Amino acid sequence: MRQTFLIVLAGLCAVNLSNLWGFAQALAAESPSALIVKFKASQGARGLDSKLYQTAKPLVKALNLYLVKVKPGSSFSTGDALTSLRHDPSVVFAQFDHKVKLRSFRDETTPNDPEFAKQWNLSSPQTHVDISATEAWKLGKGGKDAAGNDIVVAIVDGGMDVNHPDLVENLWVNAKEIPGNGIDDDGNGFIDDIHGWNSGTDTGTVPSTAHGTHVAGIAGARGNNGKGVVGVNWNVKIMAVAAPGEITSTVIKAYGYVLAQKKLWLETHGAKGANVVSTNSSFGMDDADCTKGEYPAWNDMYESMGKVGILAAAATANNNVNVDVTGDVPTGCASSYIVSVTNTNSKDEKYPQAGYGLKTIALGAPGTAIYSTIPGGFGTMTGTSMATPHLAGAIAFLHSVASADFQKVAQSDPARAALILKGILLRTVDKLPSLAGITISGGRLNLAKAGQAIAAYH
Ligand SMILES: [Ca+2]
Ligand SMILES: [Ca+2]
Repeated sequence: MRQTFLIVLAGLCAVNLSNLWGFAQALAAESPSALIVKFKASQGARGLDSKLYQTAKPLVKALNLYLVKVKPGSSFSTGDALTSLRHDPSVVFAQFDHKVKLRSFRDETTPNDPEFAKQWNLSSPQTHVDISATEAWKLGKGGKDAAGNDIVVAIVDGGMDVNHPDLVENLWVNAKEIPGNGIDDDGNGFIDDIHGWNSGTDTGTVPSTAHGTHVAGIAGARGNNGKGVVGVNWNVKIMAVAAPGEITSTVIKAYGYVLAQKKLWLETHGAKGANVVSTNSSFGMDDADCTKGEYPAWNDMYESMGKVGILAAAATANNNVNVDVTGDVPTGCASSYIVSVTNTNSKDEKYPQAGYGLKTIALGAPGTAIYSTIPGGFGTMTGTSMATPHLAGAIAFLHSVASADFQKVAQSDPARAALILKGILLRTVDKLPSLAGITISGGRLNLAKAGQAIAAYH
């Protein structure tokens, strides 16, 4: 206090008296309502005039410190009392009961979400087995791109809890659609598609499933909202696209919704549709060779989405198999717009029950014992399903921190922008011995390094 006081007074020497008066008023405005008074040990607070003062309350008896207040309604102010007590022979000292400020710095990269400590995948400061999310959040927290556009991640899954309190603020909202009126208000070809689409029922009603809810939270649970967990993005728009029934036709239809929204967004220069930059595909078919002609719809869809700037984060098998040999859908499909993901654990090793492939699997991301949203709360799940939304989320995040030069490419040639972004994701991994020689990149996602690279893109 003393230092502050002297500095303020020094500043006042050069100013006029009206300012000095203003300063005095400011002091009065924050004038404390009580005094801290140290009495002489022999006398204590007994000598206080009971007509002027309330009964003094002991603060620290060993130091004879008391809290003293002026009687309510008295014309005798606390300031008057201070002056008076300082002249009282029974008083050692008296001072205002000043307000104090908390001395913590505002930490801009640690969210206030109460369960953040459980999210080893995002922050493991001792072991660095995380994706360096807190470092990445120095660049940004997700949200909009350099042109101010919303960034949308499409979670294609069995469904999702669209009422989850830690997801609801980050849900994509089709602003021009009126929910529940049975009319395609925005004329995008889908009736009542308020947060996305259900390709099983052809309605805008998305069922709540644990798997999809968990996946969505990893990519984009709302950050710093004082609730639950945080996603790779604190802020993002999550499109809820349900493909219930676990059958190819509903999945392809679900992707079709995403594709239509992105095309519409490009055609209308953002007036309609949605700026989807990534899809999450935490599903697939084991031992299925995407390149042999039995699964052409898959690759066709990934190519079509890629052409409009959508990268597909795709989970590989939850088996310890070389998918280069066994085949895998969708990670084994030929499209360059797929980012195929395997599962790492908190030792920065490939989870034993996770697929790999030097030609097929791009990189690893944490997928073991991941804490995220589930319907009605929060919970832990394991699998390549949990690894993959780190990538779907990372792609959105990179769009939010990218340079103006990258933004120009994203607008003029979205397909090229998608491939630039994929290249950066693979080039900036943390190399891991357990992924060397069995994945394309040989490493695990590092969100901070990728963010720095895209922010410096020119
Ligand atoms: Ca519609
Ligand atoms: Ca949260």
